[in-house]
Amino acid sequence: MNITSRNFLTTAALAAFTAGTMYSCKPKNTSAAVSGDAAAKVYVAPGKYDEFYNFVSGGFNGQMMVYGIPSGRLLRIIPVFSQHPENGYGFSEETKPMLNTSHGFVPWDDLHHIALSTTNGEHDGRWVFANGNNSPRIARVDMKTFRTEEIIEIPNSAGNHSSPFITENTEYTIAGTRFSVPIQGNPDVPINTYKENFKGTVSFVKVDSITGRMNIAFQILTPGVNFDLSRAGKGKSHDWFFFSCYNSEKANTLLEVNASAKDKDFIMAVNWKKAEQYAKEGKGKKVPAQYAHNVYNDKTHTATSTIEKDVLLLDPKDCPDMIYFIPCPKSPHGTDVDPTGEYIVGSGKLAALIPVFSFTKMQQAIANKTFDGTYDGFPVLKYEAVLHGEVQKPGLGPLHTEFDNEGNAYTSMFVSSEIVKWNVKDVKVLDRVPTYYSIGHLSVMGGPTRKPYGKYMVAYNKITKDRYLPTGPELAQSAQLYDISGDKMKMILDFPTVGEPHYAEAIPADKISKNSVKIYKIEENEHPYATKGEAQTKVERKGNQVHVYMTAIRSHLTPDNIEGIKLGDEVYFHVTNLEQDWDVPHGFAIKHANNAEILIMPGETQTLKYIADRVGVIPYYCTDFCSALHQEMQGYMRVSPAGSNVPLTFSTGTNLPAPQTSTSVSKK
Ligand code: K7E
Ligand code: CUA
Repeated sequence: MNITSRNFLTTAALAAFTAGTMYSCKPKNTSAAVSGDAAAKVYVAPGKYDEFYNFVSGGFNGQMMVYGIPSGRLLRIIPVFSQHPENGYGFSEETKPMLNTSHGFVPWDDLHHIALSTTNGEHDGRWVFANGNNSPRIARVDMKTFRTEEIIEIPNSAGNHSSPFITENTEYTIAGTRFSVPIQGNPDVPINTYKENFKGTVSFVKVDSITGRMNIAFQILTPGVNFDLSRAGKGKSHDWFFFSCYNSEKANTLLEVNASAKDKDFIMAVNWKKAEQYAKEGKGKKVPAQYAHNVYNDKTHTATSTIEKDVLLLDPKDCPDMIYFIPCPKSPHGTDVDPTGEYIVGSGKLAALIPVFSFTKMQQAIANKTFDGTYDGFPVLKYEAVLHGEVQKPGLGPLHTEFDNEGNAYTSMFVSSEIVKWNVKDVKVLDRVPTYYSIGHLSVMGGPTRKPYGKYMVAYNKITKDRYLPTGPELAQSAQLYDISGDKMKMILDFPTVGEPHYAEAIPADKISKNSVKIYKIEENEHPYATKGEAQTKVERKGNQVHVYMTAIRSHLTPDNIEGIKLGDEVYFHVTNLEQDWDVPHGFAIKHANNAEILIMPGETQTLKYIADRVGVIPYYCTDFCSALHQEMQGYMRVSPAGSNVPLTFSTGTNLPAPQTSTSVSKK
């Protein structure tokens, strides 16, 4: 088969090529692929710490996982877009607002990409951003608490896949729509009017440099393509953002054929500095839009959700020299920028080569107007004029590229199940290594930053098959760790993951471990229902709502006897954990509650809602094995018929009602 630089594979040719013997989809010889000293390289002795934290997207589980590297040990699951019954995220009254959207409560999403905050293009250990693909959202996790602190919904978007990639100083996190849809005017149009009526957007979400708070600064209206991935420029290309797009054919049905018709799609280059300037100059227009902005407050231990009403939309027609299109072969998936900011790599899923574009040449082509016509009125830069070089015969199905600290690039090859290492300057292939199987994203330590750490690389694979003991039809996904410190990549560990990981990013442990929060100070607790000592525990009735101000400390809940609840009451258990020691959570669960437990960290207050739907005595208990007498950490609530006159009382350690400190007690 003759593959020249201009001869991109058609789908049929690709299939034939794949079926050939040159590249096998299922690499063999696993044992030969593992080097002799692998065990020693990944062994982190008991009690010792890993060198890196690896933040891994959970895909369709809507969560984020934190693994230690090189051990591959799972350190934490951080709930982001999905409810998490393990700790009550999305079930407790305080955290429910985090999952609010303009369409109400949406307790799930599809989380694909991770972006660690950077300053001057280097990890600063502050925040982790993540995209919600399905109900377009961006989340921000605080690295001090490993908790989701903010979620902003993205209006005028349909599938937030090209997200949440960030600019070098975390000025913006971005959101490119996967689907184009009717955006302005009447949305009720025939689907086959795609070409006339469907548009895309890319959104620039400003990140406050002190607090991390997000706000949609502006959105840019774009042609009706599908945005896939994106990366910000670095250094010399700092002012630019690059978005890969497919379906430049603007097909609305059978995309596997109709969106692969053209030889080339595009990488859209956006000068975001110019866009920012245009927005400032009033070139945009405020359009009505409904989107939720949810923020968790660490002092009140409570989230609030606000529905925003409008967004600033920039029409590129009014903003010259802001957007250029770079032709990119065959349905590009990833687009990645090397640490110097000079080279932009496009990975065409159906292309038989990897094009590398030069930012310097792109600037020259713009200055000299070396265009190859237009696309929807936007200048298309001439492919040859902006091309730095093409990686020849890299393998099949290139998806994503990461970089090390020595001028090398690593590209994941989905179809041929391998990672290909190549030199960025001379675009020569240096090494290749199999993955098991069908790799999606890959992650080099510090790979997307200006100063990658190199050393290790992780492959996140889409197919697992025979890697681990079988577990029925459903298997864990597989990840593989490689030592990339030498000329040859060496597999040193294979470990299962949670959900279906897409992108992941790793950061040296010492950049965040030293700032890790251990407890919440009880004196700083500003929760309106906080109880800062057992003497202040109480039970208050407000109509059919009953508020229980409860405390938890080893090894009792106060109060542990509650009477006077009536059938149909809404009972709110506001539980404050009075402990001030690291790693002493208490949990709270009550029989037949229709939600989950809550897990309350030291100094924190969390609330579980319970509807009294049956008459009787209902047990409750602490769910976290907190002490030798944890099993004794329990209580009873008596529910009486609706018309009963059992007085509202509460107590602990006595069969007498508690002193009438609360004015509302027994008030009838
Ligand atoms: Cu390649 Cu959604 Cu980043 Cu998965 S995407 S692999
Ligand atoms: Cu508190 Cu168990």
